[in-house]
Amino acid sequence: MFRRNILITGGAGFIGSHVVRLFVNKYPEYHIVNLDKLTYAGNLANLKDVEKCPNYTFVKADIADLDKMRDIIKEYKIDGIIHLAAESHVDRSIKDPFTFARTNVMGTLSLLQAAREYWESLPDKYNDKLFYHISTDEVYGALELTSPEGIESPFSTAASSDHHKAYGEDFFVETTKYNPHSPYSASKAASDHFVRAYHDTYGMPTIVTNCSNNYGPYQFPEKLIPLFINNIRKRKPLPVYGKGENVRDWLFVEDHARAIDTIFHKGKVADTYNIGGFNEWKNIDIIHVIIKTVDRLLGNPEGYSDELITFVTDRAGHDLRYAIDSRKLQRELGWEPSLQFEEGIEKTVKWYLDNQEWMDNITSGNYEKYYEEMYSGR
Ligand code: NAD
Ligand code: TDX
Repeated sequence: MFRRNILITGGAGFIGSHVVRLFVNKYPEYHIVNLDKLTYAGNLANLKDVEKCPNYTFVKADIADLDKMRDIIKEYKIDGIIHLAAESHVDRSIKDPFTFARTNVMGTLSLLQAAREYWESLPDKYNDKLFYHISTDEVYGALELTSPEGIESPFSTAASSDHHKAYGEDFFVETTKYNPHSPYSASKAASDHFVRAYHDTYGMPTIVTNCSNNYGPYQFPEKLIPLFINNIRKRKPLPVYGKGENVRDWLFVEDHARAIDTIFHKGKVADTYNIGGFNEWKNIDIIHVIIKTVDRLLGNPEGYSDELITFVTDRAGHDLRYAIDSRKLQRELGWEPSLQFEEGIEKTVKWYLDNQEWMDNITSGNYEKYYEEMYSGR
């Protein structure tokens, strides 16, 4: 009945929910199977608008359960996999590295093995199959921050901010050597290596992409942007790690989902693509943009929430600068981000302020305990 059966893992999470929504709506001829364990980060409320679509199925399962992966891939005759399920928060990985190894490494390996067994059992084997693994720029380690005040960025895309700065001369390219520093990035690096090994050893068609920091609706409020928007609303302190001088390269989540769509359909097997928008920001600068936007939208006077800024102990092993060079993806597959940062951040802040029930459902109960533990003693 369906032309393709696509398994999206981690579809109840932040980025996964945007990918599921895009695929379910854009490709009614595909059956989209969303596989998610529903950890603290998974939330089916992220997908309310697509849950009744005839081409959508949700399956609750753990990617590290090999037998279950075998059953699901066979039952739904899966021919394409977009793998996003992961433990994704650096601070949690510092407290509990084993969970990261279990899900990100063993989970990815289980999924690869289950796909391999099923695809190799078919008459046409790996023909028209694809295992697409979603990874991060953090596997490359950290770049030097050679220009603390910022220089005019040599590159730009539609996503670049008006301030258009780079904080060093170097960028991560697809051939940059892996050099992960946190348990999170080490576990993602290990999973990337396993994916490439399944191509090189068994001939599985694979693609890996490494994306910069995402922002937008439905992000779990342990991550910088939604955490700070929520804390401003609740008049809670804004915990800035160290001096707030670390640099991140921000991309609107729907632009990442569009890149995933492009690469899933047009990407070259066994290849790697970096995804980013040439949009570098120092944490402290982005924090001021968030405060200004939230205060304006809440009708507070300018500068009203500046007093919430609280400098706290730095994150252990805190990577100084990430900056992605995504020109290969633009050149080879024609992907360009669509949303400029100033528009994206406005849209994002509005979304969180308009969806306070979504936020309050998450930040009640267990989350309160996590939050207290994470920030006590900082
Ligand atoms: P997220 O934490 O919001 O969502 C992760 C999802 O995976 C959740 O729905 C969770 O329930 C599910 N999951 C976790 N463990 C699982 C398991 N064992 N079995 C099945 N499901 C499980 O994460 P995100 O920010 O949406 O990131 C998605 C992917 O993109 C991750 O692989 C992450 O490494 C990568 N990535 C994220 C960013 C970013 O800025 N958020 C940037 C680049 C790459
Ligand atoms: O309370 C905070 N205070 C603070 O100063 C938090 C939560 C973060 N920070 C800093 C740390 C980082 O320099 O803000 C920056 C962004 O932090 P996070 O939102 O935790 O993201 P980061 O650590 O950069 O990792 C993110 O991007 C790459 C995602 O969480 C990863 O899943 C992705 O791979």
